[in-house]
Amino acid sequence: MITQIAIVSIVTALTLVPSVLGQIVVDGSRDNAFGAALAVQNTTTGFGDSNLGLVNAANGSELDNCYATIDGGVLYLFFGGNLESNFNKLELFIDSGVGGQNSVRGDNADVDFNGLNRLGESAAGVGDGMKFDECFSANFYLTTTCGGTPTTLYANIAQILTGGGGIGAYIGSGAPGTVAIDNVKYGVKVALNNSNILGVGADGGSADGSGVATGVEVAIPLALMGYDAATQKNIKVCAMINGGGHDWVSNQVIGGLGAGSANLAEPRLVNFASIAANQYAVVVVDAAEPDCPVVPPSCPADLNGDGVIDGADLATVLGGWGTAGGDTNGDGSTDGADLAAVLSAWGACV
Ligand SMILES: [Ca+2]
Ligand SMILES: [Ca+2]
Ligand SMILES: [Ca+2]
Ligand SMILES: [Ca+2]
Repeated sequence: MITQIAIVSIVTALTLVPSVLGQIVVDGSRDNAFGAALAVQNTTTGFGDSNLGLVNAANGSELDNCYATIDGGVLYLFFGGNLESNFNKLELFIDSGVGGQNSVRGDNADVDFNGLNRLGESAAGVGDGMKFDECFSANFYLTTTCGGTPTTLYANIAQILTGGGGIGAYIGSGAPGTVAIDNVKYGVKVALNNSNILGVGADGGSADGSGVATGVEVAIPLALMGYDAATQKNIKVCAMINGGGHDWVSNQVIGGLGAGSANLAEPRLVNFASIAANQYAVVVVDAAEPDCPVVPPSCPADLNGDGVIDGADLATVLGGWGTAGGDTNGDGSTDGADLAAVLSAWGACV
C-alpha cells in the first residue's frame, strides 16, 4: 500500500524538476541551461589527446568548446576538454569592463608562483607581455591546474587593473570529478571532470571540438570582476592551455587559432592581434553593443580634443549655453556644471 507520505514525496520531486533543469551545477559536466556553444575548437591539440577516460586524471590537454551563461549575478563558464594531470594550466582572461590590459603587464598580483606575471612584461616599460586582440582588454584572471597523488585541483584568481597591482588570491583545492573548489569568500567555484576521450585529436586526428560535455566549469560573481552594465554589457572570454610553469602556450585557445596551428610557445611572444579571427568568445548581453567598447574621454572638459582646456573650450561652453553644444557631463545641456568643469580643469589634460 502506498502511503500518503510517499505520494506527497513523489509529487514534490516532480514539482522540483523544472527549476532544477534551469540551474548550473558546477561539477565539470555541461548543463543544458548553457544553451549553444560560444566557440568550438578548430585545430588538433599539440598537448596530447587524452585516452584515459578517468574523471580525475588525463594524459593530454585540449580545449574543445566554450559555453557561458549569466544567472543571478554570476557568470558560469564551461570549457569542454581535458586538463592534463601534470600541472598544465588553464589560463582564463575575462574582459568584463572598460579598461584593463590589452597587453599583460608584469606587475600584476603574485598568484600561483607569480604565474600571471610570467605571461606579462619581463620588465617595466618593455612592452613584451602577451597581447590580446584589439577589442579585448582583460579585467580578471583565473587559472586552474591539477596534478599530484592523489590528483588534486587548484585554482587562483586575480584582478587585472589598467595600471597593474590589484588583488590576487589562492582560492583552494578539490578532487577532480568529485569535489568542486567552492571559495565562499569570493564566491568562485571551479570543477574539473577529466573523462573526455572525444573532441579534437592529436596531429592527424579530428580538429572538431564540438559536442564534448565534460571539462572545466567555473562560476565567478559579476561584482568580483568589476562588471558594470552601465559602461560595458558584453563579457569576453579568452582561454588557453599553458605549460606547468605558465611558460609554454599550447595551440588550444578559445576562440581557435585555425586548422593546423602549432603551439604558441613563449607566452611573451603571443600576439593574438596578429592571428586571424578573434581569440576570444563573447558572452552577449546586448547584441547591439560594439565589439570595441567606446571608452569615455579621460578629459571631458577638453571639448575640442586638443589636449588643453583653454579659452577655446570656454567659448564652446558659452556659445552652447542651454544646448548640447558645450556639454561636458553627458546630460545633454550646457549649463553651470559644464562651465565649472572647464574652469576647474583649466590647463593641460591630466
Ligand atoms: Ca555542470
Ligand atoms: Ca576591459
Ligand atoms: Ca580528444
Ligand atoms: Ca586575433
